Amino acid sequence: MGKIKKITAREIINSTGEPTIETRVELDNGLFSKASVPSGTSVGSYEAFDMIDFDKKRFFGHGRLRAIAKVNEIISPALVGMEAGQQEAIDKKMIELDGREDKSSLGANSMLSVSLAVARVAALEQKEELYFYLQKKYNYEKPSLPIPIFNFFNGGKHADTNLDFQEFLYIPKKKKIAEMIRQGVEVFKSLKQELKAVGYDTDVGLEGGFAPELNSSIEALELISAASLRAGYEPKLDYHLGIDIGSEMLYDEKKGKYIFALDNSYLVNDSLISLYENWLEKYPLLYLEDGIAENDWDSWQKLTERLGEKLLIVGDDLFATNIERLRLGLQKKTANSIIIKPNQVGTLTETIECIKLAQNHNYKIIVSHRSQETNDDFIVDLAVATGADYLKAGSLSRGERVAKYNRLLEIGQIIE
Ligand code: 2PG
Ligand code: MG
Repeated sequence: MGKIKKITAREIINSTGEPTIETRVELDNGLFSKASVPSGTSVGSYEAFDMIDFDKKRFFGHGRLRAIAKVNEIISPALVGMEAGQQEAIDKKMIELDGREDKSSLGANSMLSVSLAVARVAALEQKEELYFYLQKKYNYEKPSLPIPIFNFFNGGKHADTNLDFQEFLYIPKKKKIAEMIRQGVEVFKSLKQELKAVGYDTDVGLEGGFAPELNSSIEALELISAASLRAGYEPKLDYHLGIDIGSEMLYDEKKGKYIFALDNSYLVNDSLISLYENWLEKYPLLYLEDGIAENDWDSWQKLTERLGEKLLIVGDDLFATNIERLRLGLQKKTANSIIIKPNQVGTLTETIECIKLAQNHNYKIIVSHRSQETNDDFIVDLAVATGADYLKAGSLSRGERVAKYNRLLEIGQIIE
């Protein structure tokens, strides 16, 4: 077994032109692997700390030299000599070195880049595909393919549009991966035609979905439905719809109201849940993410009670891939599905622990990208290895988004 010889980090640029960190782990047998990490734009308050520089002279304060120095000067010397297969021990060591709950002394970005690169080089050493290595390591029976969730309209903080809700999602019915992706592409292309036909803008937002100015939120659902029919795919039979409300960003804590500027509505919690219920009657909705703000457990409970039988009630900012937040949620019978983003927590080991706890309670698992991505496709292998139900990786445009779907296609060709 090769031992870690050297770990080096460097600055690279992510899909929005912001710096991020890429780390290379080298073993004493000459093998090496790299991993890079994404960042969020709508970041929940319970996420682990993404360390930036605050040096206004570089990248307007968003450089990652501090995080890089943590890898090169603190993490690397501490891990030299350990075997790449000792993932838990390596992650534990970094957690101890950091010593803070939010990982603000080393940075979750520094730690995650090391954690993921270690897993990759360990898989390489075993001459195994990453998903296969992870599946065996974490005792999953067999690899299995998630359903991709495509993001066709980008709103909220993810685009310059009047759309309040962050993501309007298209979820194909389960079939072969190549067919689900083909369906997504055909509907995405049809949607472009729909938009052109009514004179709407067809430029895309951060996650590759369209971002025109619309007349109402539900117009986005109508347009996707029309595009799907135009491409020959029927509601419920062939697809469902979803929304990531990103409600934290729309919540006015002082007023205790959600402000939906486009729809001219100011909603309190009960009326918000009724609104969701109403949409559920009209549209083939299956998925509702962050429908309620992250600290309002009571309303999350009500939402789950009222709609949990019919909808995936998905917690993203609510849980932040944090096992303690998930435990709270389980106690309070809140949500029935969880978004998993490794960079919300900062190590692979903690990510897996969170997935396992959620699965033990029959929560659906949605492994997700971030709005500011790199071309790293680790999350795809993670989803396949852990039998995640869904993979949310943006639209079918922009290189950093299709990198994930192309990896999914590749794995599909091997195991399907
Ligand atoms: C989300 C994510 C990814 P961000 O809210 O689910 O789509 O967005 O990375 O900006 O938090
Ligand atoms: Mg979200």
